[in-house]
Amino acid sequence: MAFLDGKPVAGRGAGIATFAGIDWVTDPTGAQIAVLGVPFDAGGAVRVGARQGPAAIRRASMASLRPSHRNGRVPTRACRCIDMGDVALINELPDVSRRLVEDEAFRCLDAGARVLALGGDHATTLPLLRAARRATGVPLALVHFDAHQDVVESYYGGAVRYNNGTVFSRAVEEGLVDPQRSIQMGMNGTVFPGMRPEDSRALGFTVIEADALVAMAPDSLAQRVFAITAGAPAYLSFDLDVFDVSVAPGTGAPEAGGLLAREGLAFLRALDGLPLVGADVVEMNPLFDSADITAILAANVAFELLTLLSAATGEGHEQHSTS
Ligand SMILES: [Mn+2]
Repeated sequence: MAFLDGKPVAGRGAGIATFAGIDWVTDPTGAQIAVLGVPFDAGGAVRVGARQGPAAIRRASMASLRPSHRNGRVPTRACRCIDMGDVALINELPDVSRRLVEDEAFRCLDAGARVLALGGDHATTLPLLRAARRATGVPLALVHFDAHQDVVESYYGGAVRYNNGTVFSRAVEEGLVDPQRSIQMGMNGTVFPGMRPEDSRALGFTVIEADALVAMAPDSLAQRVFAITAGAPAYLSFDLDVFDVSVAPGTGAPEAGGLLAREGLAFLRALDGLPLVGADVVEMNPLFDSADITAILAANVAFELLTLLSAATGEGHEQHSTS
């Protein structure tokens, strides 16, 4: 603590970085929202480095976020939010790491907290969904923003079944998500066989590709999402590569032709009232970032997710009408 004219002051952005400057607390008891860093990037084939994502998002959040959302919500005051720090995982041991992530997320959910995870590559979402499925007892409604559907069955003739491109195939296979109540949005870029919209639709997912998505008003998209998820406990997974490479260069598999920053944030804001139990922002890779462009955007995405999660706690908020 520093003093100015004898009075204690805490300069904005000063101190050890936690997400949005919230308290670092490792016991989730009594928390309504727990932020969890997942420094895992052993699920990426190219451009690894997302293990440094949580630290980059926290640092950017300290420098660029203020407490109040423009919609009037102040999530960190509406409910008790804590930053649990990073899961102490071991990238060289991916199976062990998945268990560590699942157990730590479950510990938060079991204590009654909603989870906001900072990735990490998209393979981190699988153990997070396992934890959410365990905690809720039912398959989740998945709300998924991404340039890719991540439903490839496997790579190298079945040799690789767990990475950032297969995560939602495994999630369906394990009964973690209900594809009939799930929606994937923002897909663009070139594809392998197994990555086309019809591959997701064959599993039961609704898919809205980037061109169709940007033609929709955020309110229309929200109506569609609320209709499909139909009040089921929901999990929102946000892959930063849904943004165009020009606004988010620091990701694992960037694409040209994605969303602008304003578009992605507006779609998230429109989802106010979604009954979220958890959310993640993944594929933040500071090694390929420039001037914190991606990290600042990731911090703002995470703040939108924090605001949605805080609305989902029902603390001082009206619920979105699903009619
Ligand atoms: Mn992805």
